[in-house]
Amino acid sequence: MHFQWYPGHMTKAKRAMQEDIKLIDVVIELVDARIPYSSKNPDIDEIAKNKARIILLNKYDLANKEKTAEWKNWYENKGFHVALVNSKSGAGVRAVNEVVQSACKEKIERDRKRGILNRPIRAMIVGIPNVGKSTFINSFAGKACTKTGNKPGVTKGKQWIRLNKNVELLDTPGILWPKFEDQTVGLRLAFIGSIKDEVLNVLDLGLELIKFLDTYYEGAIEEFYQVEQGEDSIETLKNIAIKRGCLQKGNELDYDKAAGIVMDDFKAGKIGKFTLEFPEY
Ligand SMILES: Nc1nc2c(ncn2[C@@H]2O[C@H](COP(=O)(O)OP(=O)(O)O)[C@@H](O)[C@H]2O)c(=O)[nH]1
Ligand SMILES: [Mg+2]
Repeated sequence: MHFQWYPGHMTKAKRAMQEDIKLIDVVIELVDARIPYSSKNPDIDEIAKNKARIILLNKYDLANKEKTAEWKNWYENKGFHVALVNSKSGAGVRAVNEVVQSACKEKIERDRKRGILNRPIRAMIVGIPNVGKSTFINSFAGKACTKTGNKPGVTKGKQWIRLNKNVELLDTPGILWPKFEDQTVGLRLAFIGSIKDEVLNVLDLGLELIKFLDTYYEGAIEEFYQVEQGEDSIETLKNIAIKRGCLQKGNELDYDKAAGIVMDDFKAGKIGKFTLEFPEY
């Protein structure tokens, strides 16, 4: 499988983040609620060590509710502050303010003891491409925010968004790379559309997705397409191709087209709300 990230990009992005992170108190990391493990960058724990940490399970509107609750627990047990957000609709976004306050409690207390009052908390958004960083920043900052511009003494070119009297947000998110050495991770990223489609085989992807859903969410595919489950994923896809009239020249069934339909419906959340990996493994 091929990805759009290369070592040169990674080194550059990592260096930029290591610089930016010096300026901030809390790292707000977005992961995709459908794949909370595979969409998490492996190096961020090292880069962000000694910082307050928040994980936002974004796009939770597309994920399985019970599994999302399990993931929230799982990351909380690892010491993260966790919140569920739908950056697109804004659901859960305002509550992130309180999560920031509680994640930074120790810092606020430390400042208070030193007589520093009301120093805003500085936050930074990080996450892999397409996870929803820009959408979240727009939603979280809203229209009320003011850009504070370059401040003397702060790295040149950094823009801060004043969210309220307590929080400032670095306006450029840190772009992280996924753990793409791992094939399973790559496959899951492809399922949610995080990897450019043109480099992937849509038929293989569609078949893998049908296999996964038939195993962990039995009947979901069949109910949505109103077809019988086949002996294997190929037969199920065949049933979908027939049902949807996916034909190529000569009236042969067009499996690629059917697989494309399944992938698009899945990514759009039409088939249902699915989490593609579970905390227990
Ligand atoms: N359903 C859903 N879509 C989202 C959510 N957040 C972002 N998106 C969509 O995900 C896509 C990528 O978002 P974007 O903010 O550009 O990601 P970025 O690359 O991390 O900045 C866009 O099409 C957004 O509309 C969410 O919580 N739910
Ligand atoms: Mg963006």
